[in-house]
Amino acid sequence: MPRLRKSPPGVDPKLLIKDAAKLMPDPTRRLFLRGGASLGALVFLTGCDIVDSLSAERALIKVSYFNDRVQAWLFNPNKLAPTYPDSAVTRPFPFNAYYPEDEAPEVDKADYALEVGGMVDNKKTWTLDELYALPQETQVTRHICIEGWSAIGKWTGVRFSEFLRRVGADTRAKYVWFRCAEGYSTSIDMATALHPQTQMTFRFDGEILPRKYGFPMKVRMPTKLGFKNPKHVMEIAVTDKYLGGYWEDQGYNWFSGS
Ligand SMILES: Nc1nc2c(c(=O)[nH]1)N[C@H]1C(S)=C(S)[C@@H](COP(=O)(O)O)O[C@H]1N2
Ligand SMILES: [Mo]
Repeated sequence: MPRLRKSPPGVDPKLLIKDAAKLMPDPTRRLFLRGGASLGALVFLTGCDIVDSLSAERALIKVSYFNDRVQAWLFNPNKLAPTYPDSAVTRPFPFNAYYPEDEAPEVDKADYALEVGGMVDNKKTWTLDELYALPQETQVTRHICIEGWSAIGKWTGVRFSEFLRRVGADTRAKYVWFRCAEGYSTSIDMATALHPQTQMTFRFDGEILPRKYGFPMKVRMPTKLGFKNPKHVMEIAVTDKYLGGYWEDQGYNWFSGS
């Protein structure tokens, strides 16, 4: 878990998070604590990238100005995450995974067959061409990593709710679980799966999703922290059973978002 050890120079994340929570009015404090109280959650709330002690201080100053009304969208699954103009896209966009970039899995386009299971009417597998033929849209949104960095990206793909509709998913199920090519996994609540900005993504910044960003398909959701956005998705299951995920099983907060 090399990524967990990295913390911004001059910043003790535990102390910073404690200080930030102390400054928050309720219900923001309660929601922040429920949401995992991580560096990423603090980035979520303040919009400050916490990369050193100066930016940590800036985040604390922002927290001290908190107003619950302004924070409401973050914790409301019916509200949209902010969107940005194309000119705000971070280039190059950071790569992140639990392994270095050159070890990103290589998924073969020709063999790809997305498995869909659990509480769905139609369990057929999907080829890439079938997926590409679905109606697509583009979003420019902020990706926030639990380690305390964020970046704006441009993702194109199919609304996940539309895909769930087409496979006849039982949307009364509690969770959607994802299995990735290299063994990574994560799961999300149904409200997030149906959120209008949750997307089955095939392109980044206009290009077919490069290998490092999750070829051939990732699931993008701007209302959740980065680790809840699975890359190289091979299998999707609609389920009532809590199946956790790679980082969730190691103690990361499952909810991790709004
Ligand atoms: N399959 C897979 N998906 C993953 C990860 C991973 O290690 N494997 N890391 C997660 C984390 S912690 C982050 S921040 C984002 C990074 O996505 P990016 O490389 O497009 O920036 O992917 C998420 N999805
Ligand atoms: Mo992350």
